[in-house]
Amino acid sequence: MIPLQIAPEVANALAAGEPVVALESTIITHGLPAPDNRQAALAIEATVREAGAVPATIAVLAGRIHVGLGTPELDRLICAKQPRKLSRADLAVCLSQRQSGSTTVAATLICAQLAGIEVFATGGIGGVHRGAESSFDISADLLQLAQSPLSVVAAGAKAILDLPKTLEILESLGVPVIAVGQDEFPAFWSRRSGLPAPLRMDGAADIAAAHRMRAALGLSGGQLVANPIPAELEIPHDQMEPMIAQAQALADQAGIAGKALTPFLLQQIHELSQGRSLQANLALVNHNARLAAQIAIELARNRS
Ligand code: PSU
Ligand code: MN
Repeated sequence: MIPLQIAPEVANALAAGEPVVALESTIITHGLPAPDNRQAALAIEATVREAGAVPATIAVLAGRIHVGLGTPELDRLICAKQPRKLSRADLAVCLSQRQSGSTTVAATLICAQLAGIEVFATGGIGGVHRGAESSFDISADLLQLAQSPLSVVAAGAKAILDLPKTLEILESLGVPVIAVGQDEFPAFWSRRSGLPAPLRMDGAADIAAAHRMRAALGLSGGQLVANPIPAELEIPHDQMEPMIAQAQALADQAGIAGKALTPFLLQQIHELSQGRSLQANLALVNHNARLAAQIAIELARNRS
């Protein structure tokens, strides 16, 4: 039996065909510094609610997948000494050993699919790391996007990654990458990446229609909805690039690789930007949560 625990509010909404938005937990424990992370987790849920959908933050606690965390459960996760970062490869072992951990985009997609959730909001997805031609470091997020039938709303991918290679892999895997309201692929803190987005759509109803059409065609996997950060909060790419290069150099010097690399780079950039990146980060996640709720509402409207 799958150890899946769906919070009553989420289960009721799903049973009634009402809009639900999945949220990941690695962003909380590994992507944002304490104590802002706790506040951010609660704020993102509040944004989903205000927009008219039910939030379902996903994590693994004592060998059970929780879809929808209460505040006590969120605190258990945040207060763990060294919370585990669970991707597709770790999920079954963690569950079978009755352990706890936060779910990455990949693991959250798997759990959300099990629960029957169709829309997921996050900040940035994992992708192909710089230097992947020698490290082979490609996030399982990309492979899972090609398998789980969810629309994932992110602010593109962070420029800590190799964005052209990330887009190439998504193309090879057949994952639609849809920029919202602009022709360029957004780069998380920056609206522009210099790279054309493969696809563009201008609103939640169109995105929901494309989601439905993909299912009707019987295509496996989901779509990446790349929602640019609001203009007033963006940090232009030329300001980010030196910090990214410095963070990557520190990681190379310290021999940081594998699972530890993304959290290390994010932490370094938070420090190097003296908190400026954090404000942008928090704002864009909420912006994504709002669009995800709107897409979930459009999908629910088609169902009724
Ligand atoms: N990118 C971000 N913020 C994050 C992450 C990625 O801008 O918090 C987290 C997400 O949980 C993502 C994971 O799924 O890192 C990817 O890690 P890896 O590259 O080890 O697959
Ligand atoms: Mn990796």
